[in-house]
Amino acid sequence: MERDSVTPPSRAARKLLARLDLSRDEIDARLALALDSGYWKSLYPAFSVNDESSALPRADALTASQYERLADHLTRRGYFHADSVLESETIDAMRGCIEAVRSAGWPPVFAYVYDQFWTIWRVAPIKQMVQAGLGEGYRLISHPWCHYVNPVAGASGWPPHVDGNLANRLSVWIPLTDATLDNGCIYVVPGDQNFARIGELRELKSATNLQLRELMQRGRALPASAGAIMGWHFRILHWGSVASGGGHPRISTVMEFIKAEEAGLPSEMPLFDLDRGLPPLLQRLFAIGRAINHYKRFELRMRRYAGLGRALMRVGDAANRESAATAT
Ligand SMILES: O=C(O)CCC(=O)C(=O)O
Repeated sequence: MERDSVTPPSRAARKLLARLDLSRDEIDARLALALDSGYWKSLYPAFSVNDESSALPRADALTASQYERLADHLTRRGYFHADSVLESETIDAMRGCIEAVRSAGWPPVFAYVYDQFWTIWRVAPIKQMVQAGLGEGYRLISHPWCHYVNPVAGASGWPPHVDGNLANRLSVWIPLTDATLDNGCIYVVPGDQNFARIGELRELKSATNLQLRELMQRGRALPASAGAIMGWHFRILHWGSVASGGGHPRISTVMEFIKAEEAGLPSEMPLFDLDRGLPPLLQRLFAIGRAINHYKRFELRMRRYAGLGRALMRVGDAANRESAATAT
């Protein structure tokens, strides 16, 4: 997880933001709720927490010709986009879950306490595409996120970045509402010309006028309907664009994957093979807490929850160590 940061907020903005931080009491109260699976079940009864019998969402495997086309695109251009893959029932329920979590005052990524936000990554078309990119035996990097772009002019997804200057990793992004040119759809700069060049670009502290224009011209908008799946290798430059206002929020969720033989960075651990079981609640909370602290550089409003995120990492870390010990 080596995402570029955006321009840091000014000292005045930081002071202002600090006033919004959750207080110690609020953190303690939220921590107690977060650890209570009964609380989550009552918040969104349609979804379960650590119930391995919960059904795998239905999704047809890609046909051979779809798969060939998408896998070829991923190999040549560094990203893929498959529309109409997930069923609307699944997508509606996931979106409903994010709305319920937000209405209760949690950042949307807390939807990852629920099994269904993990089992979704097991469905056939996602497996096919992650295998196309990374081969058999890939594992999931527990870097979950839920994006929520309000339908107001100037709201935006994440600014241009690469997910890491690292090989053998893939991000998969699922729109839970239609992502349009007006509400902040994803843009990518396809990588077929030269991955290394994009990697280098990431290191640049500034770009020449020519480099900037070249990049802008190479950008490709990827409007996508709810239930599509999209993915890109880590070194592909991409971003969530700026909304022009009106319509519906752009809601999406994302996860990262790593090739079987690749050792994860410490910041990527633990890795999971979802076919062998779902992470327990404490490990989900660890992943959520870490993501809040990592991605607050992209979403300033997450700074409010940074203390809660750290508290979740502390309690979740014991579960990580326990599962590492039983795996050896
Ligand atoms: O949804 C967005 O705005 C950005 C998504 C993205 O860049 C990511 O998850 O890496």
